Amino acid sequence: MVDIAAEPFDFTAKRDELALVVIDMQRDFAEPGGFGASLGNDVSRIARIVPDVKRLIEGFRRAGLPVIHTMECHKPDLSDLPPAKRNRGRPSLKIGDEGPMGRILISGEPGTAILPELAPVDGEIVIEKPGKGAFYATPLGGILQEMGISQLVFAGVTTEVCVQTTMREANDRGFECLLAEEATESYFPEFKRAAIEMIRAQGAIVGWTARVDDILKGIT
Ligand code: C5J
Repeated sequence: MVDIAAEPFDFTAKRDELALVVIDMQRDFAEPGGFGASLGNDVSRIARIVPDVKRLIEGFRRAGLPVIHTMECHKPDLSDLPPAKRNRGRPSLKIGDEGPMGRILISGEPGTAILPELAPVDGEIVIEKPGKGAFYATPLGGILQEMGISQLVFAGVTTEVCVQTTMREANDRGFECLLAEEATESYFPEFKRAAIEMIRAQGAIVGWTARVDDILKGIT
């Protein structure tokens, strides 16, 4: 066991039970022409965290620890897309519409892919999820249980939507959760700040947060 410097207090990592979960680092959220941009967001904020996410992923790979990637996406026939989600936000391009990078947030389309710099390597688990939380309607819970994982480090986007939702789901399922501060981002800086504070308030009510360097120091 090793203590990682974190807030609100050190995170005691159990190396054999630790995995990294990278949430939705997809072209649709980080590049012009995708879903994030269709909602009117400044996607350059997301693109800026790629180097920090990359060094976290590479640190986990070097340490021989599991890296799990998630992708928010839907079936081509939209059977897993509730109308309430498709119509939300009045975007210029809705989920399933044809955009400059293919159909928005549809499995297998170019824009739905994980950013090439962060692409999964052979053997890494990729979870396609129709919801904001990565446990909803996916095999993630069973996979983690089979792997003997009890602690999750989180990176990815967006902090207050899919990352925080998944951390809350994981917390309720008994996982200890640690968010990598510079390896997550929101389209709204004030939401990122607030989400980080919410997560670690009240003695880590949802989980801990830590700097990427401190996490890497703890796992090497
Ligand atoms: C959103 C996500 N924000 N991955 N998705 O719609 O956070």
